[in-house]
Amino acid sequence: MSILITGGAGFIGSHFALRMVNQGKHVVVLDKLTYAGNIENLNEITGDENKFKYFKFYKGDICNQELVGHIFSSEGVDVVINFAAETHVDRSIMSAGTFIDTDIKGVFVLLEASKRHGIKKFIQVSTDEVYGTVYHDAFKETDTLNPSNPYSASKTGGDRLAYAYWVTYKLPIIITRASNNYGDYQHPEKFIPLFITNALEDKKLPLYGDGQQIRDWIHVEDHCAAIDFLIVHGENGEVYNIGGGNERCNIDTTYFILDELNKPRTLIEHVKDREGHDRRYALDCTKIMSLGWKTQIKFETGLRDTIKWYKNNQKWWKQIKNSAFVEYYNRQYAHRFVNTCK
Ligand code: NAD
Ligand code: TDX
Repeated sequence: MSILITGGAGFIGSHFALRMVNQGKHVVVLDKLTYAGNIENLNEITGDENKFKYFKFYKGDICNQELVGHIFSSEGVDVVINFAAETHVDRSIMSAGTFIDTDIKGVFVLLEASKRHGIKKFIQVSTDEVYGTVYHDAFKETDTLNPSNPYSASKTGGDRLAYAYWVTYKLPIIITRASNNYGDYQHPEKFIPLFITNALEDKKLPLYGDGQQIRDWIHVEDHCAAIDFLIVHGENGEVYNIGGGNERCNIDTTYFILDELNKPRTLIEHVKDREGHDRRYALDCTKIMSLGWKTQIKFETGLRDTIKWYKNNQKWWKQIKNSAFVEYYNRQYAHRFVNTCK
């Protein structure tokens, strides 16, 4: 089995790639190495290639039909896990173009190549954001999709396009919709790593609005285990929610981070809210759980370990934060700090 992991140099993809090589799988990673991709996330694999049966890295774009076609024929790909995406809601609000390209057209290119080459399984890694905000209970896989920002709308496009290739061409597709991931190697512009690293640097933590928005957190290893589980136990043409069962208000998560680091709560700055900010995400995971999957990592334990990891791996995130990140941070936050809401 040759498994193509797109976006394998990103946060979740790199964890999944390590999991697959550890199982002795023949692994091929295709990643464009955007600002979010980091070859160092794969150091555990590339540092000791002899340890693994087969690992190959291609730097490139999933929208590049020629390159994707070449990888499928020369590597004999029979399983595709599509993690590659533009993933940050705030960036999609600033500029949506690359989201449309990668999260919709990129999925199309991968689906076409998969159809031509008669692959055995295609997992489209979608997101809970496709449902939009949920005010009561939790979303089921059959609920209406109601994405509300350019990121979630383009992910919805990829999600439904994958489904269409199952219905129309019987391409063996599975769609997963996970909740918010956390863990090591997450890019420091996302909420949890941004707040941990800002606190370590004694910088302000820009909490959007009242901080009462709710996210359901899942540890990245639990998410990867669920996808691995679905390759074997999932049914083609089906959608599976993958939630952590850990709904927390952003302000409570912020307090936890500050308390763990012994930093004062005065570092919190309530700033101008995200436009169209989804208030709450929550998933009903009965479907995947009835097949026998469940999470293993308790949120507080996982978050404590994540905080320790960022404390002990400052070189990794400082390299990122000291580069193009500075310009992004100013563009994203300068006006927010001006509009601080007390
Ligand atoms: P990430 O931003 O850390 O990584 C994305 C990776 O994709 C990067 O390595 C980047 O270089 C690569 N990439 C981007 N555009 C590409 C292109 N055109 N061609 C090839 N590679 C490209 O993202 P992540 O948090 O690891 O998310 C991975 C997947 O999981 C995404 O599809 C995302 O929508 C989905 N997801 C993420 C979360 C979460 O909380 N992080 C939750 C649910 C679903
Ligand atoms: O500076 C911040 N301040 C703040 O209050 C940032 C970056 C975020 N937030 C809030 C916004 C959200 O309510 O924290 C919450 C989490 O924000 P993000 O880390 O940007 O994640 P979110 O928008 O919830 O989307 C994430 O989960 C679903 C991932 O980035 C997506 O890729 C995934 O599909």
